[in-house]
Amino acid sequence: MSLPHTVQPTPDRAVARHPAWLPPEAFGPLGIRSALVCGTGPLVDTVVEELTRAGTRYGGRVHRHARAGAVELVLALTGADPLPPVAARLAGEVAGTLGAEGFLLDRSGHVPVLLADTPAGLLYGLFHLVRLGGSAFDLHPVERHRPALDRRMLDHWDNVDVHPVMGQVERGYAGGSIFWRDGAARNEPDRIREYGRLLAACGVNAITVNNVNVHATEARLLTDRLGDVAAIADLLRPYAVRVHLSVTFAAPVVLGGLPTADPLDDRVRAWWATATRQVYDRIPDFGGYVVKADSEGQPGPFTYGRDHADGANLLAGALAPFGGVVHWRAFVYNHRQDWRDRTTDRARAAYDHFAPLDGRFRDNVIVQVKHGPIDFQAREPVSPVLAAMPATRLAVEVQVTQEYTGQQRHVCYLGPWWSELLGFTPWGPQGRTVADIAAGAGRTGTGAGGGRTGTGAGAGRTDTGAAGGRTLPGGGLVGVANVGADPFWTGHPLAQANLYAFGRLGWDPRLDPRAVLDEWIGLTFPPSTTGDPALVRRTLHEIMDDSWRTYERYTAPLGVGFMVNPRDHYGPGVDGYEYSPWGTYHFADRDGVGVDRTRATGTGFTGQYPCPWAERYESVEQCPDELLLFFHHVPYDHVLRSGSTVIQHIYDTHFAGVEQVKTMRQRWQRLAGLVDAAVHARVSGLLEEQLRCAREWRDQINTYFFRKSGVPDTHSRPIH
Ligand code: GCW
Repeated sequence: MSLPHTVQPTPDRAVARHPAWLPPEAFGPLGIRSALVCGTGPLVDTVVEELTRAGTRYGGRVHRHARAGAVELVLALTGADPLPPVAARLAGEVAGTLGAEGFLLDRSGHVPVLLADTPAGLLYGLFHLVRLGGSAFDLHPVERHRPALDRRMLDHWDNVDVHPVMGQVERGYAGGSIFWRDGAARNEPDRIREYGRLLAACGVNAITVNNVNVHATEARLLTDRLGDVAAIADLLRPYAVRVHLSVTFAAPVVLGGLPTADPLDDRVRAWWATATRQVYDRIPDFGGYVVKADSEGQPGPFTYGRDHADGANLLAGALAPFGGVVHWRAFVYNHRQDWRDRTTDRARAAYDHFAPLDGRFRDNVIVQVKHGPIDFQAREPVSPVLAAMPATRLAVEVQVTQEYTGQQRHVCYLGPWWSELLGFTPWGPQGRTVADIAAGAGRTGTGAGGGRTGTGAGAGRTDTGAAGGRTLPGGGLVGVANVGADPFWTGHPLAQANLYAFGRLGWDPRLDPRAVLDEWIGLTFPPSTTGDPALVRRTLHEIMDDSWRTYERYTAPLGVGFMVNPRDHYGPGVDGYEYSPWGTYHFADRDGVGVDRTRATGTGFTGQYPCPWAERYESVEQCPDELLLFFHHVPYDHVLRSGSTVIQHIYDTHFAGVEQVKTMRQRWQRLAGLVDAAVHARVSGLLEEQLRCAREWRDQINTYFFRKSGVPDTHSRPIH
C-alpha cells in the first residue's frame, strides 16, 4: 500500500547501501594492528575475514599460526592448539567457563587477548573490540561477557508474494523485503550477508524470514520452496544467525492434502514429523517454527476443539528430535467483537487463554508474548502473562518496526522504552524483572505434557517460580524487524539505532539505553567521517534520547492507545477504531475518557497482575499517570499525580510535543555539511513530515477533547 511520504522502494543497486554501524572506519583501530587468530571453523573464518578486510585497508596483518612472532592482538579459542604463550595460561584456566556465546578480554598485559570457548563467542568478541575502538588497546582489568538472553530474534513480517493490502512487507516502512520480491527469492546474496554482519555486530542470533500471517505462497516455504529458505540460512550461518520459519497451522491440509489439521490426529502428527525431518535434512541448524494461531483469521487448534497447548506441543514434538523450538504467539483475542459489548476486554484475552495452560507446554515450546496486553501501542502496561506462567518458557515480543511509533518517518528511539520494559518488576521492586523472565532465571518445568493447570486470574497471586522441577531456559527477546531494501536499511536513517539497541539490550538488558545510543552514534558516525564529532554526538543525543516520550506527548494521551487511522495506522484518527470490532476503544464522552479495567467497577483486568501492581493499577490515586486512561475512566477535571487535570495535561503535552519536534528539526540543521549529505537530506525531509504529522495530531486531539469537554485551555492557545 502506498502512503503519502512513505519511503518508496528504491530501484535495486541504484544506490549503494549505507554501512549502518559497520562502516570501514569503525575497524580502523583494529585494522592497523597485526592480529593472531587461533582456532578453526566457519565462524572463525568469518573473524579472520573481518580482520583481513580491515587490515587490507589500514595496513594490519592477520596471522593464523601461534608462532607468528610479534603480534599486537590475539583472538583465540580456548581449545585451540597451539596457543601463543601470552594466551595459553589464561586459556587453560578459563576453558569451559565462557559459555556458548561468551568471551573474555584480557587487557592487563602488553597484548590484548580475547578468548572464547566457541567460535560464536569469538565473533561476538571481535565486534566488542570494534565497539571499543582505539581503547581496545588501553590497559584494563580482565572483562568477561556473555549474553543475558540466549535467544535474540527478529521476526520479519515479509511476504514472498506482494500482498494486495499489506504489500511486500506487512507493516514495513523501509521499502521492499531484503529476502523476497514479487513472489520469488530476491537473490541478492551480498545484501543478506551484509545484513548478517550487522546482526552479529549488535548481537541478534536468530530470524524468521516470513510473515506470521502465512498466505498461500509463503506456506510452501516449508515444503517445495524450502530451497529458498536454505539459501538464506547458508548466507546467515557465517554470522551465527539461525533461520526460523513462520508456518501455518493448517499446513497438513493446505500442503499435505489431509482432511484435518487436528493436533491430536495421528496423520497430522506424522505429517509434521515428516515435513520437519525434511527441513532438517536440508538445513541442519534450522531454528524452528513461529506460529500465529487462532489470531486475526489465522487457523489454529480451536477449529478442532483443542487448546493452544495441544497445538504448540504438536509442532514441538516434530521439532524436538532435532533440537528445534516452536515460538507460539500468545496474541490470541476476538477481533470480531461487538463494540456495544462492554464485558469483553481485549486486554484480558492473552492471559485468559494462556495462563490456565501453564505447565502443559513441552520444554521446546516458547510462548511469545507481546510486551503489552493490547498491541504494541507507544504506551501500555507490561503484559500480565509474563508474570503468570512460571512453568513455561516465555519470550517477550516488541516491535522494532515502528507501526505505532511513527512508521520510520518520525524520529523515535525505542531503547529507553525497552529498557523500562525489561527492567519492570512484576512482583515489586525486590522481585525478578521481565528480563529475568525472558532469560528463564528462576523458571521451572513440570515436564512435557503434564496435566497441571493454572489457577486463572488471581489478584495478589504470588510467584511459584522456586518450586521444584527442572530449570527451563528462557524464551528470550523477539522483535518485529524494521529492515527493508531501502539503501539506509530502515527508511529513516536514525531508525537504525532501534535495530542496534534491540540487539544490544537483548544481549544485556541492563545497559543504559543512552549509552547504547552513544555506541551506535560512535560506530555509525565515526569521528573521522564527521566535520565536528563532539557536536554530532551531542546533537544526536539531544534529538534522539527523549524522542519516544516526545512521540508519546503528541499522540494518544495517558496510555489510552489506539487513536490512529484504521488500516495503515499512521496519523491521528481519534475515533478511527471506536465503533470497530477490534476491541480497542477509549470511551471518550462529554464527561470523561478512558477504559475502566478495575475489578471494582470495570472489566477486572487489573486482577491479572500480581501484588503490588494489581493494587496500584486498581487505584485511581496510585495508578501511574502515563497509564491512567488504560485502567480508568475519569472525568476531564480529574487531577493527575502530576497536579495537572487530565484535560489540561492533554493540551499541554500536545502543544509541547510539537515544539519539541520543531527543536529537533532546528538541531538537525546544525549538522548540515558535518555528516554524510545523503543521510542529512533524508533525515531533513522526514523531519518535515514528522512536524506536519505532529501538528495534525496536536490539532485533532486538542480539538476533539475541547469539543467533547467544553473545557478551555488555561493558556488560551489556539484550538480549532
Ligand atoms: O499490530 C498488529 C498488526 C498486524 C500484525 C499483528 C500481529 C502480522 O497491525 O499487521 O499482523 O499485529 O502481531 O500478528
